[in-house]
Order: sequence, then structure tokens, then C-alpha cells
Amino acid sequence: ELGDGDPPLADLHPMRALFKIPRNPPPTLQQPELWSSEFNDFINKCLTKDYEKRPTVSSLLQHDFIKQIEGKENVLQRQLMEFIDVHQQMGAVSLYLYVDDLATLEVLDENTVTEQLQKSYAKDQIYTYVGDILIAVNPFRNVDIYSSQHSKLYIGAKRTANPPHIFAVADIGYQSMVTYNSDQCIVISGESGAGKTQSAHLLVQQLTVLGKANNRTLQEKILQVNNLVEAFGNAGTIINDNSSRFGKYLEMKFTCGGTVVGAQISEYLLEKSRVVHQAVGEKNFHIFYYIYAGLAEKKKLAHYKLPEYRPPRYLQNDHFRIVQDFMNNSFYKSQFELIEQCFKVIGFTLEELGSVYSVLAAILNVGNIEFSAVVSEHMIDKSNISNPVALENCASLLCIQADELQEALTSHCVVTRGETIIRPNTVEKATDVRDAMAKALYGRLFSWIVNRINTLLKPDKHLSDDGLNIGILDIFGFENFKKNSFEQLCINIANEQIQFYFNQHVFAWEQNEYLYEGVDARVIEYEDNRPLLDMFLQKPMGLLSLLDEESRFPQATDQTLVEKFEDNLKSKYFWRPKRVDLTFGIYHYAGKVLYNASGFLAKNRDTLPADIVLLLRSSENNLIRQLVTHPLTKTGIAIVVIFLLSFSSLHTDHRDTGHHPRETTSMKTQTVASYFRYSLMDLLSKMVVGQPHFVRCIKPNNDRQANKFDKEKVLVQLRYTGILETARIRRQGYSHRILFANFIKRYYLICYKTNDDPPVSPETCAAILEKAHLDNWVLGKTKVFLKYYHVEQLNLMRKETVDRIILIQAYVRGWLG
Ligand code: AD9
Ligand code: MG
Repeated sequence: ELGDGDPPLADLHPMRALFKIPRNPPPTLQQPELWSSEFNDFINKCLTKDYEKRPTVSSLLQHDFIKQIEGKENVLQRQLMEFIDVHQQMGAVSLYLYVDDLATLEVLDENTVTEQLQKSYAKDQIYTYVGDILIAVNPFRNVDIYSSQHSKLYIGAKRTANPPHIFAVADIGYQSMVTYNSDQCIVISGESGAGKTQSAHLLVQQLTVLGKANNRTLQEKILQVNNLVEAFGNAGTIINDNSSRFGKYLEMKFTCGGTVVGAQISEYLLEKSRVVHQAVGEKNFHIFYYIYAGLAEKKKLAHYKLPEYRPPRYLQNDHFRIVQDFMNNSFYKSQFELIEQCFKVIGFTLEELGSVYSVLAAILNVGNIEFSAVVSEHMIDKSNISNPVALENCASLLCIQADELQEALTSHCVVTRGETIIRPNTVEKATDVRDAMAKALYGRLFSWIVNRINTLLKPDKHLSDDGLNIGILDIFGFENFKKNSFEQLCINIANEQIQFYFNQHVFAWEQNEYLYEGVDARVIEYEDNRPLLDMFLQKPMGLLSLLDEESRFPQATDQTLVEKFEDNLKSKYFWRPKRVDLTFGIYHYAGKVLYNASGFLAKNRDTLPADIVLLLRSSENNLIRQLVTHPLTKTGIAIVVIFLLSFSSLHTDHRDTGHHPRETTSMKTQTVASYFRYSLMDLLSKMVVGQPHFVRCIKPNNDRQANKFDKEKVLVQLRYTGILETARIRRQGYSHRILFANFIKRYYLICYKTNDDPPVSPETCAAILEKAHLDNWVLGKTKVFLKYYHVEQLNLMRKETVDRIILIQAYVRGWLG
């Protein structure tokens, strides 16, 4: 490990500036065996590990070696002296007092913990640690803790040097990435409106600072990504004005030296149904209002065939009865400017931008197409388009033929015995096709934008080869409305899964290892939501399998679906209230939720008629053709199942074998499902391989009010997220388990000479740990068991040593002049 992976440490060091060490090439750590024994001897003197008794600077300078090489240069001698002094101060490693860490509370009960959070909150200290996990309580107002000064404070700092902060999580992720040369992932969880998305923004902000992008443009581009995808994927709900309606995994790409070189996003389960329908009190996706206000400002509504009086039907809700409501909205106007700027900064062309607006405008026009029943002698089931203007508008925006669109909406082809028969659509069916088309266009547009961003932010190949990354997972939070539908079920299952992932990491694997390694540690009880996940995911009798099965029967109804659930789900987590036809209830980890199964089957089938696909493929607009020629981005329930199944199976495999499992789906037989399985497996394997860091967002009240700490509300969240148990296990348990060989390779410098090669044995590990004055660690059969704070101390000591070696070398090699 004493290789070229180390320079970033020195690079970050404040002494770099003082010593004017050239950045390129940075001083690197040379292999000890390449040094002369004389030089090794000198370095070992400089590095005496006895922290109480260091060699004095003057005694070092008396050393023959240094005299030989730099006898005359007094300036440099003084600099070396200063350097060693500073390090001696820094090296006085104190045993940390984690005052802001719940794991150190003397009394660890619900009340004390809640009070602790409340006290901090009252002082605007919204962050608190529970061991290595960060709790963030939403302030619901701007707190002045994110300035560039704050950002600097947290770079490479000891955790106890500053109050807990989201920037510290970015820092620890970044430092772990460069030091261990391994991928990291930051998992943010919490219920809707708790502050996940905001936290994700702050992490990206700090990581771009840490990653010192060589060119400002790249830095700016990365900072715009979240804003752009959120304009399309977020919307106002009853709970949160800026609620994420999709899951997002943003990976920031770095070189192995830690310079940021690009980014990539994966998106999951966009709630497309929102395009065509919003529940009472809710809004459509932000972007629709933005373009309306923005295009009105630019006098371009007519160009995009957007009506100026009555709002398009998809935007008519209790918020907006007349177009002027959002057309003149100055916030929307400024957001439009911002988003247009984001597009440009990231690198979209003006032509692409125009096409994006056209698709959005087309979707709004699709929604305005209305049908009326045609009563004829033989067929009363036919439908006709009653407002041809909307149809014409839509066709012209999509660059397709209006009559062909009319046909695709009002009729469908059936192939029987090799013969194609055209059948008319009823008004109801035509309406469904219309809405399916709008949803598909939006979903595909969203995926296209994400893909395009990924292309534009892809690192150059030579930079990304054996590069590293930090992923940030920000999904939609747990939801419980008055009326909960299919979308809430998907969202809540995903949250269930994230909770499982958390439990696996924090409790299950840790406790398994104690057993295996013969380490005596008290077992912590925690709420395992595995049985609940099994109820959803098991094959063939899990809720989702039953749903998929029922979706395959043409005669099935939402009613038969609920009955199927009731007959087959033998679980204490499922119940069916009497006499309420389409309702069923689930006891989720975060509370009980009543669902209404109305529309479940249709939403799960999520079919887009082939006629519409074929028609769109004939479009003269490049973008629209691309939207329908790409692999189908069907985000039906099947995908959720695959997503979640791979999640849990991955973790089981990982735990059992210590390897992450291989993708078994053959790429040759690539169906929609296998395509997704492949991409999701890819994401999950990255998350599993990477070291996870957790941020748990807490919502202090239901009214989005500042300075209001509803103790009961907080307590419920602490309970269901298992924060108390987390604090216990962090206090009693050993969150870090490192193989002897890895431990020694990494930390031998703390106790041995640079050129020593101590044997891999528990004794060597013990010697290092004792030398570092640590206690409360345990040695297992093959691994060293450490508390979360040990690792930080060891890393600091090692960093100090390595920094010194690098500087001494640099000094000797004449770099400092
Ligand atoms: V959802 O599951 O996507 O519906 P999130 O993402 O958990 O939800 P979000 O980050 O959108 O919640 O936060 C909700 C609102 O809380 C934001 O719009 C801000 O107004 C407010 N918020 C959250 N975190 C902070 C913060 N650190 N400082 C100030 C904050 N305001
Ligand atoms: Mg969000």
C-alpha cells in the first residue's frame, strides 16, 4: 500500500502551500526497500512512534544525513522544523469525546435521545452523529452552515474538530475512497419531506470541492445535474413542495488520485401517472409549469401551440384554474431560466432543447384530445375525436400525421389467423390509449435526458480506467396519504428495502461476524423487516408475484386482485378491512398504510399500444424517433420486483460467500426485464462492493414549520428507523472488522520501522494497537475488531506518518525549494 495511491494525502495537506510543493508531479511515497539504509535510519528517527518522546528538531538536524544533503540551507531547515512542530501538536492524539454523538450518551433511552436532538435543534445544530451514522433534522429554513468557509472547515478535518455536519460525511466518504482505493456509497433515507434531496445536493456540492475538478466547467456541470433532473422528476405533493417522484443514484467519478472527472445518474421508477392525473392538492411535474411561464415570457406559447386561456387538462387542478395562475408566476419564470441554463451548461444543443419543449408541449396537447361516442346503427362502441385542433397541434409538435394519430387513438389492430383486423376503440379505451401515450412520452423523455446527461458527463476513457466513484442514493421517501395507490405501494416497498439494507449493514452482518470469529459481543435486538419483505417479494406467493399473475388475466379486475391477496397472503403484516371493497392494509416498518387497489392492474400492465409506437417511429423529429427506438423503459411492477429481489438476494449472497454474486441473466435473451435486471444488478453490485455511509433524515413536524420540534413525531421516526438500537450497537459493537494481513499492511508504520516486515499474526496487530494507545478492541480468529472511532484515530496516525515520510522525501529530493 505504500505506493502511488498516497499522494492525495499530501496534496491535501495545508503544509503543501507552505512548502510550495509542486502539484505536478506531486511528491510520492517511495518504497522503503528502495531507500538507502542510512536514509531509512534517518526517517525512522524522524518518525519515532513514541508520541510522548519525540526527537527534538535540533537533534534531527544534527543527523549526519541531513547535514550531508542540506547543510547550508537554513531556510529549509527551519521549514522542516516548523513542519515537525506542527505535526507534534497534531500528533498529540486525544481520545475523542464525541459530545455530538448519541452513541456516547450515558443513558441511552428514547427520552434522552429525543431530548438531546431537541436541544441541539434549538441551537440550530441540526446534525448529530450516532457513531458513524449522521442524523439530520430538517430545519425548514435556511441555516447559515453551508458557506464556503464551512466547506473548508470540514476538509480532511478530525471529526471532533467541528460540529457534526453533512460535509463531514462527504469528507469521510472521499477520504475513505482515496485511502482505501475503494468505491463508496452514501445512502440517504427518511420519510417524505425529511430532507433527503437537500442532503444529496449538499453532498454533491462538497464532493465537487473535495474532488478539485481541474476545469471549472466540469464542476459547474456536475452541480447542475441535480437541478435539471429534479425539474423533470420532482413535483409538489401534499407533504412536500419539491417531492422526488423517482429514485436517483448519482455516481461521482474520480481518478484514483481523487480528482473528480465525471458523473453518472441512474433513475428508478418515475411516477409517470402524475403526468395525466394528480391527487387533490397535488401538482404535475415542475417542468410543465416552468416551461409555461418561461415560454409565455418569451412570447413562444403560440409557437409550441400551448393555449393561453384555459390550462391544458393535465395542468388543471385545484391550484390552477386559469393559465394566468402559473403563466405569470415569477418563481416559475426564474426556474425556467435556471433550467434552460442547466441544459446549456451541461451541453445540450439548442436543437435538443427545442425538441424537449416540443415533446412537453405535445404531451399537454395530447391531454387535451377529447373523445365522444359515435352512435351508429351497428356499433355504438366507436369513438371520435371531438376537438380536432388539439389533435392537429399534437401531431404537428410530434412531427407525425394527424390522421394517423387519430387512427392510432380510436382504433387498434388485432391479428387473427394471420389476418389483421382493425377494431374501433370505445371512448374509455381511447382515453386510456391517449393517457398511456402521454405517460410513455414523458417517461421516455426523462430517460433520454438522463442518458444524455450521462453521455455529456462521462469521463474520458483514460481518466476513468481504474477510477473510483462515490454513489449517492436519494429515493422517494415513505408516504402515507389519505388515499394511497399503486405508486405509494412501490415507493413504500422501496423504502422497506432501504431499511433492510441498513439493518443488514448495521446489525446483521456485524452480529454474524461476532459468531463466526468467536468474538464475545452482546447481541442487540432490532426490528427485522425481512418477513415483511418476503411477503412482498417471495415467488410465487408474494404480493408482487400475485399482482403480476393477475395482470396477465384479461378478465381480472382490481376486485379479484384484492381477493387474491386476501386468499394467498398469509401474513400478519397484511389485513383487509371488512366491507371496504378495494382496500387493503399493510403494516410497514414505518407504520400502517391503507391502500386502495383501484387502478392497480392497469398501472402495473402499463401498456403502450404497438400502433402508437409505430406511429412515433415515423416521426420526422430526431428526438421523438429516438424516444421510441431505445430499449423499452417500462417501469411496471415487474421492474420493482426485479429491483428489490436483486437487492435482497445480493445481500444474502454477499453475506454468505463474501463475494458479490455474478449476473446470471444472459445478455443474449434481453427482454425488458432482463435489461433492467442487468442495469440494476450493476448498480447494486456497486453499492455492495462500496463501503456504505448512512444519512438518516428526520422530519421534526408535519407542518413544514421552522423551529418546531414535535417530540412525538421525532420519537416515532427514531423508533422505526432503529436509531436507538443503532446507538447501542455502535457503543457496544465493533463496526469495523479488518483481516489481520490488511490491518498490518495498512498500519504497521505506527509501530514498526518503515523497512520492517512484521509477521501476519494477532500479536503484530496487538502491538500496533497498543502502540497507538487504543483500548476496547478485540482480536477474532482472522480479523481485528474495531470501534468506529478507533479507525479514525489509526488513520490519523498513519496519515501523519505517511505525510511526514512524503515531506521528508520531498525535502531530500529537493522539491521544496
Ligand atoms: V421526498 O421523499 O423526495 O418527498 P425529501 O427529499 O426527503 O422528501 P427534501 O430534501 O425535498 O425532502 O426537503 C423538503 C424541504 O425541506 C426542502 O424543500 C427544504 O425546504 C427543507 N429542507 C430540507 N433540508 C434542509 C436544510 N438542510 N436546510 C434548509 C431544508 N431547509
Ligand atoms: Mg426528495
